[in-house]
Amino acid sequence: MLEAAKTPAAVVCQQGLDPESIKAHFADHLKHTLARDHYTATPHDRYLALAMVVRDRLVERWIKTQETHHDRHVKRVYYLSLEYLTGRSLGNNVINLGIEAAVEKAMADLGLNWVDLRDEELDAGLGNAGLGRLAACFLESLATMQVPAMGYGLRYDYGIFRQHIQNGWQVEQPDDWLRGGHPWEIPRPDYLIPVQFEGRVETGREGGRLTFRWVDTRDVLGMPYDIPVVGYGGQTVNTLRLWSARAAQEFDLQDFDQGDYVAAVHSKVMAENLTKVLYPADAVYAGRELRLRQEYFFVACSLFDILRRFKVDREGWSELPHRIAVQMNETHAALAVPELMRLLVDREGMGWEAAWDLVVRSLSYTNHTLMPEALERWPVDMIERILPRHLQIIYEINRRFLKLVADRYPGDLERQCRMSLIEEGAVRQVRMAPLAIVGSHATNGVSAIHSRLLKASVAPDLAEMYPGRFCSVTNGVTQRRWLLKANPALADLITKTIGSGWITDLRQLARLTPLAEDAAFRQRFMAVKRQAKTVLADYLRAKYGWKIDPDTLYSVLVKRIHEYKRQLLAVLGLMIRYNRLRSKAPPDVPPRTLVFAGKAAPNYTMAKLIIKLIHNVASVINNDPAAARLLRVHFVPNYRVSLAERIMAAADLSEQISTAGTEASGTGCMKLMLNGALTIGTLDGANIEIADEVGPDNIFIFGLTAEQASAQAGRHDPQSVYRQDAEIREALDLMFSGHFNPQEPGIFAPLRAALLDQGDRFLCLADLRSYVDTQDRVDALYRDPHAWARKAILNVAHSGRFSSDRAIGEYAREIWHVGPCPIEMDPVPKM
Ligand code: 26W
Repeated sequence: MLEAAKTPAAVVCQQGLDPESIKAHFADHLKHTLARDHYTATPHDRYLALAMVVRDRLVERWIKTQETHHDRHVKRVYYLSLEYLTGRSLGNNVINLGIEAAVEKAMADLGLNWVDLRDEELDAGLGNAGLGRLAACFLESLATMQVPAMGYGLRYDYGIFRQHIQNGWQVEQPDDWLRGGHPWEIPRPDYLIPVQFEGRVETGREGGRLTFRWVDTRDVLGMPYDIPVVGYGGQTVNTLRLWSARAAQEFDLQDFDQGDYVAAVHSKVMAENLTKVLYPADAVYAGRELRLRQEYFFVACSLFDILRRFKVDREGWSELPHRIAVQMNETHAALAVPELMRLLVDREGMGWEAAWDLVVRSLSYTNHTLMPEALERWPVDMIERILPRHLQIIYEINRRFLKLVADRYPGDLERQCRMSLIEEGAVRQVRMAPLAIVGSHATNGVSAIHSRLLKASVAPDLAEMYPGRFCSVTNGVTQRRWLLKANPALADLITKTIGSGWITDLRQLARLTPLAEDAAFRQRFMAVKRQAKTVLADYLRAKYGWKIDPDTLYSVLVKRIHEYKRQLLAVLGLMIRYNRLRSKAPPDVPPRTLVFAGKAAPNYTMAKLIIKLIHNVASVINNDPAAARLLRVHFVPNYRVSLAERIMAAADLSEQISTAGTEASGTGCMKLMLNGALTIGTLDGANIEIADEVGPDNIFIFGLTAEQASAQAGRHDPQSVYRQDAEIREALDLMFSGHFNPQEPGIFAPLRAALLDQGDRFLCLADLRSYVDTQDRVDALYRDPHAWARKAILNVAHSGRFSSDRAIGEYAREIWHVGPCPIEMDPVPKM
């Protein structure tokens, strides 16, 4: 696939990008860095050695990028995210450096398989789900588009838990992702940063001005680890800087001297617990103190670092918004508002108004969820104890803000109560989303419908007061990972057909449109799809012993397990299909393989029960001779980025079936479309825009709209659906008859109660008939391979809008006001 010959051989050799120097340096690292010889080296050692060879080749470009950004006094984007779901890095770094062919040859010369080595890497799973994966795609696009940018986050010792399945139940295991060493990071102890907690605030006066000193604090140090982020073409290498907590004091000498060794290290253990583990909550806010401490630690380290870098140039503070654009990824970073105020007012001695103006112009905020249970609110007394000075600042922000509200809407006390940043009640709480909106110049939702609902439902008063602050940027995914790397055969077919321009300009996929009408191309396209399906089947057979037939329709539902995402709706649809197949006159449907994957938050009982249900249903169906020929169900354990890459390439049908109005955007839907899957989905999140792009004939839309769904609140009567629709009734009766859980009676009762007795909050039964009928249309289309192939090709051809390059372009223009900074580096080989 690579044509290294396009780059002058001399440049390739000089940069060490040729197979011979890769081989030499590989041997060198294996021996001198890892102290291994031919006999003792494990596959993981070889992966490490190769990763170091690649890292070495990034370093010069990394340094050159940083020098250039510094010399040109560029404006930088700072992406503040508590989550980065990077997955594996070696494969993408090699692709972006243009050295895949050279690496493959070098390894083959040594009798090693490049792909096997590449897949030795453990996923970096420092995130829960879409929000974290989006952050990773965005960093890659920023580098590819040569935008000066830095990601900030936390270096958790343990990422998202490993999901193990025991008797159908999810069991969480710690994700010890650093155990084999992490070759991509470089510690920077010279930039260690002190962070204060607790203590008290001393008020004083200096020359007629009130001063605030935050004293008697317990301090923790932030140790930065830098990870290079290389863009496609290898020109720009930006940095992801992750903070790890270190004790300010290794141990208490007094306790040590008295022989109490446990007490002596207590504060060290407490401090370092801060970045021990990622909170595995997804869309259900936990409100735990350790989480608040993590958020503050991360924000404090990052802002301190940003201001330190700003101050190097000795420009006036008024330049700040021209040099930095700080993006708060969810309210997880919203403490940036009071923290930046504190740094400017208390430490730099700036007046409140001047500081506030800089804060608002420097910060912006992305909202990723409307679910009320996910909106962060921190108890006032918890903030007061842990961040006393910040509570004072939040009160002052609120006081001034409410005065603006009062001036604007005199006499409207109800509105003032509604808009207060402090929620009154049994427990007084700080509302973080409104704080982020008030303290920044731009707030965006992540799809058109989500941005509209954000204004209408979460922040109507703020949207009225600051209409210019709200905007919308639909999410995207990087095609370098999700097509070029994840689906090499399809990438190759596309490049052979329309050239390689799509790799950095995804809209060029539109040139495939006429080929949908070309029978020979359709054949080649479907051959590539079948090959990807075989690769997945082989992988699952080798790993789990499953026998999956690549000639079945692969329908995939892969994402976090959550009631609003409605895996339960898919199971209900499955019940109906199963009942039909068991009936006296079974329908003649194309054979299907239904693939589920996803993690449930460890404390989310319902979601874990849904995983159990899927397993029990799968084991009965897969062993029932009446059904198994035409229907198979598999739950693939431990969904993560590297597994997603395998699944996306192989899917025929993408199930995006959330209750309309609940899924902010979704990005899995984009990855699947890009790989030629057709979507069955509700008019929710990005599905709406996918439908707009591909046209109503090339997508299967079903169910209630967001407006219809919200009109159902309190009205929907699941019992009447049960009574009136015989097929649905039989499906529910079967599901809760004990047929799937003979040894475990009653375990699914909570699901039955949620559906039938507690109002069916997510409207599964309201949408089930429409879902099932639409699945029948999917079957009918799949019977006609050419008609299916045509629509699949049109889906790829119309996926250009869903590149994260497009999303980053919009953020850069409309929110950050930054442009690219080309780096003068010798080009790397072109694909
Ligand atoms: C408080 C803990 C917590 C942790 C994560 C609360 C909320 C979250 C996020 C909502 C999780 C998330 O990943 N959200 C997803 O973000 C994607 C990127 O914008 C969207 O595509 C998904 O629709 C949204 O669910």
